[in-house]
Parts: sequence; C-alpha cells; structure tokens
Amino acid sequence: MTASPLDDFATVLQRCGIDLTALQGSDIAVRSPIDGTELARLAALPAAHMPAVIGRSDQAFRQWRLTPAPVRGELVRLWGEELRRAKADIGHVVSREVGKIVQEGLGEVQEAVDICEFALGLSRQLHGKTIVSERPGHRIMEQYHPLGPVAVITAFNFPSAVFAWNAAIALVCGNPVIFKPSEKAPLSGLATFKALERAIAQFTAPFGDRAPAGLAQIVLGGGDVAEALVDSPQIALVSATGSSRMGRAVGPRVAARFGKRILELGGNNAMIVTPAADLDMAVRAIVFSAVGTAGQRCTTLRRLIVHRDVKPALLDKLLKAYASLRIGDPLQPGTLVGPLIDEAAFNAMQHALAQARQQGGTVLAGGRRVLAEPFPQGFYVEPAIVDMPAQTAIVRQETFAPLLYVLSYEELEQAIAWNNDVPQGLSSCIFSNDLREVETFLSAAGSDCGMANVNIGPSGAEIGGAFGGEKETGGDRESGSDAWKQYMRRTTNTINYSRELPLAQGIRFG
Ligand code: UN1
Repeated sequence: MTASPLDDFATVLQRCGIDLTALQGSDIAVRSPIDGTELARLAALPAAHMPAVIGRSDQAFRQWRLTPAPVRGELVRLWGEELRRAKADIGHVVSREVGKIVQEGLGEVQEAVDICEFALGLSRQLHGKTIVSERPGHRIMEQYHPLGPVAVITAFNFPSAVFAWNAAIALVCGNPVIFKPSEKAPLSGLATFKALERAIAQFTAPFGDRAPAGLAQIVLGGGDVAEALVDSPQIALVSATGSSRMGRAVGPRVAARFGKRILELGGNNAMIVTPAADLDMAVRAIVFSAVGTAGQRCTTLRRLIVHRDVKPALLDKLLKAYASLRIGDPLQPGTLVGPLIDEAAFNAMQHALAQARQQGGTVLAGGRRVLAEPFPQGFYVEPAIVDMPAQTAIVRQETFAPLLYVLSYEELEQAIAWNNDVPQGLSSCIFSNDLREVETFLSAAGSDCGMANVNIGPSGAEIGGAFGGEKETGGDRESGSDAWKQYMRRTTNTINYSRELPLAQGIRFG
C-alpha cells in the first residue's frame, strides 16, 4: 500500500508495526518539522535498564556467532524484503519526522534495502588471506570472527539508512545490535527496526534454529542511555554518527576501555569548478548537493571553489537555478527544499550568515525564513549563497543548513589547498574534463578527504563504497567495500604440519 499525504499518520505507523500506545510517555516529544505538530510523545528507557539490555545482547552473541555467516545472510535478505515492502510507509515516516521530500525519503529506505542486499552477498565473502610462511611445513591464515554486541547511535538526518548500514553488516558478521536512534527521529528508526523484527520473526535456519532473543534491540532515550552503551566493556563496537563535538566526547571514552569505534562526524565538503568544467552539469550537481535534504546531509556541499574565469558564468546559472527552487511542504510533489529540523537549526544558519557578513562575505542569494505563514512552527529557509573573500573562520565550520560559500581561485594548487584547509575531511569533488586537473585532485597531493569525486557532487554516495572521512570527521569507514572488517575480529593462525619446530627469524633457542 502506498502512503499518500492524506493518509492518517497513525495508520502509517500502524502499518510499520509501531504501537504508539505501548511506547507512550512524557520524555521524548517528537515534532514534525513540517509544521511543528507533535507526532508522538514517547517514554525514554531509564538508564538503569541498560545493563539488562546489554546482557541480553551478550547472551544473543553466544548463539549468533555460531550461526554460519551465509545463514545469517538469510536474515538480512528477509530484512531487505520487509524494507522493500514497507518502503513507501517508512519513507513517509522519514518525511513527516525529519522533513525530507518524498523522493529523498524513499531514497533513504532504498539505501537501507541496498545495504541488506550488499550484506547478503558479503555473508559468503567474510574471508581472510592465506599467507606463505618463511618456515618449512608451516602455513599462515587469517580468519574473521564475530566481534560482539554492536551499538549503533544515529543522527536525525539519516534516521533509517545509517542504522541499516551498520546493522545489516553487523548482523552478517555475527554480532547482535543495540540501536539508539536520535531523539529527534525515533519513529523513523522504529519503523526501520520493526521491519528487522518482522524478518527475525520469520527467520529459521536450515537446521531449525531461530534467531536468538535479544539479537536486535532498540533503546529510546537521551544522553544517559547513549553513555551506558559507550562505557560498557560488553559493547565491542560503538558506531556513532553525529557532530564532531559528539565524537570528541564519545571517542576517548570508548578508547579508555579499549573498545572499538566507528565515528562518522562533521563534513565541510567542497567542490572545485575549473575552467575545463561542464558548467551546466556542475550547476545541477551543486543544486542537489547544496540544497538537497535542506543542506542537512553530512555530505552536503558547503564550499564552492570556482576558478575566477568561470565564476561569473557559473554564478549566473546558479542564481537562476536557486531562484526557481520550490521550497515548502516536503510531502507535496514538486517541492525540492523542505524545512530545517528545528528552530535551533534556523538560528544556527542565521548566526553563520551574520558571521559571514562580518567576515567580508556578500550574500548573493537566500538566507531568509519563508512560509512562517502558514507554518509558524516550521522553519523553512531560502537556500543561501554567500560570496567570501577568503576561507575565513565561519567557512571552516560546519553549519548544518543550506548555506553555500563561494571562493574564487586562480591556481589549482590554491583550490586544493582550500579544499583541505578545514578541520573536517569527509567528501569533496572536482568538476573538470582536464585529465591533469582531475588526476592531481585525486592524487596523494590532492584532496585529503575520505571521498573525492569527479564530475559529481560530494553527496549521495552509493552504499557499495566505504563511507567516511578523515580528521574531525572521525577517520573511520562504514557501509560498503571492506568496512565490514571493523565489525569482526581478525585472528592470525600459524599452523605447523611438520615434525620440526623451527623458530621464525632463524632464532636458535637451546
Ligand atoms: C549522512 O548524512 O549522515 O552520501 C549520510 C550521502 C548519503 C548518506 C549520508 N548516501 O549523502
């Protein structure tokens, strides 16, 4: 069944398997950024319950780690099917709860489906290497074993997909998951989680086993619940997505107990547009990546570094494109820019604009609040473009809003230096059809980011690649490629099948 704007939201939640009466409480008020309506008021789990939650996860681990990986793959296959079936409904919940336009809400659920399919294939490929030994009659091999309970702490802006990225991989790797969704987006998290619960209910291993109780748990709550996960020595891996400020708090605490972590933190992503760029393509990429999700992706384009010679032509096209953007109710077809998540996000954008002006910037477009009538509690803004004389302090900060700074350069070297001269290192891109420029940007002396793209924007990555970035972005990777290795422990096995006991490095002992 497809969700339409006319559907009663409660019915959509019901179809997603969410029973609001059972979850009701007074702790977490969930508001739709569309118009400020309260969607739900939920109870938070008292932190005192966390040891029991973590204990269940630990118990589940003891069974799940022995389930063969391809059988574990069957579970994520079922999850992917449930997500496909519920795609329209979960996408609708995402749109209502965080204000994504319909296309982007659906795209987010598709990303969750994609990672399930990726994880299914991966479940037959969790292999290590065989390594030649320097000793006769010896062989060395690697195995990857399950790690233990994985905590997934997510942000509001990808409330469905980021949980799926982590959980699908963690589950095929043999680990139970505990999911703590953002307090701003628990319903989208619940809807995605409920699809996993339905998959778990259907799952039967060929040898008859069911999934262990406590294999996947969701905990709604605030900082104290997150802290219980971060500090527990029973949580083998903490995967946290959010601000660099959050990462600065979480990282050292996990490290203090020698836990593993995956941090996906802030981005301050740039695009370099050279004189050899296809400007029309660049404009389309800029609009999607600077304005999509109302500038609230960690991969959002925030800095446009454009060659002096093409700047006037590019800005001319870009300003025309910005002038025609449809801002408004994200559920209406044709809308491209929905609301900011809340008033605080709006205030942060206004503050950044004031700072940019003070630091010599000229606002070329946007920045104003719109639609305060009819939505006094909805924070809609015109996406802004600000021409900056230099990469000043405010440009070097991540402001989670549709705010694009423009810098102009003369030498590619300068452009690359600016690309890299920010604390964050998530994504980056170049628009150019000049091989030398492109390869320089991709080289060891080029972009220092975890992702460097050519002739596409910095956002909207596919799940097949490793996702993440350097410096204050956290330094870790999740999603595709070999990011799965972080969810497993590697054991190196040296096997002696000879009758001798030669020592490595030629050592003679005794
Ligand atoms: C995020 O903003 O936290 O690359 C994740 C992208 C999406 C994921 C973004 N696939 O923009």
